Amino acid sequence: MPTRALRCGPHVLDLTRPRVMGILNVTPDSFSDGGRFFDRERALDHARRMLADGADLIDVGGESTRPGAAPVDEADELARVIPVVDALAREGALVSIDTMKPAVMRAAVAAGAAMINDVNALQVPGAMDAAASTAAAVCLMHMQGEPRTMQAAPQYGDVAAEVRDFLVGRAQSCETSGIARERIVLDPGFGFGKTLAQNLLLARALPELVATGYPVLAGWSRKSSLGAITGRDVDERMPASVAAALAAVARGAAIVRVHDVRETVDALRVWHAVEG
Ligand code: 9MG
Repeated sequence: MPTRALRCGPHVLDLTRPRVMGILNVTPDSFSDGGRFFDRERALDHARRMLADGADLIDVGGESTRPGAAPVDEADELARVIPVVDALAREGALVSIDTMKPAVMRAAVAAGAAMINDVNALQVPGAMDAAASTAAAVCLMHMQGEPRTMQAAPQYGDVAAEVRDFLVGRAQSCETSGIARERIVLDPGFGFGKTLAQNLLLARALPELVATGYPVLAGWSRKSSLGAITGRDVDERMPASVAAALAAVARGAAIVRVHDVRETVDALRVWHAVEG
């Protein structure tokens, strides 16, 4: 039986209905003037818009994890994300911090983040201890390789089984380290070291991941595999992203991570009305 509530610091996220995580990238290419000045107020306004549109939580990230993305220095990442986390948490939002770095995890939780979203599943030395020292929820994501090179030639025997076994292993390590099961979310990591065919196999096999009992988060929003299916550029992938979110929820995903909050929330409302 999947966990029906997620403990996130002082919050408890009821998972008896699907939840929407809005994506807030605070990188110079997202809210900036020609890529040079990061505009914090515009980022905060965007987060407030997503919350007004029905986002249940906001995922704040200061380091791009797109294929080919270069790593970001810890000091730069801290300077980007902490003021934003602090401002949103003070306004009562449930904030997730998207980071692989232990120091950023600790600082973000101290600033009010209630979830740690780690695309590296707490494998960086010190990350597990950092997460365990907090009361935040943790999202453990599967990735083959690292963002700079992960799409070069991803290879699996049985992609669904390998991803599931890896994630369950990481969840067990978390529990051994003192992170309660009620704080753990698993994520198959669509697009992270996976071809289109591998992503589709994973999507179809999502119920196997759900059957582990941990809540599952799915993030397909605007990703290149949706572009490969539809032939659309990244800024034209909203309908495809909404369809992908619904497909994930239909297979048991508890949380969907999306850019297009309003459209996803509407689609989920219709879904819920029909499904009962
Ligand atoms: C940061 N990030 C980008 N894509 C993601 C995904 O699919 N899942 C999670 N948890 N984080 C992601």
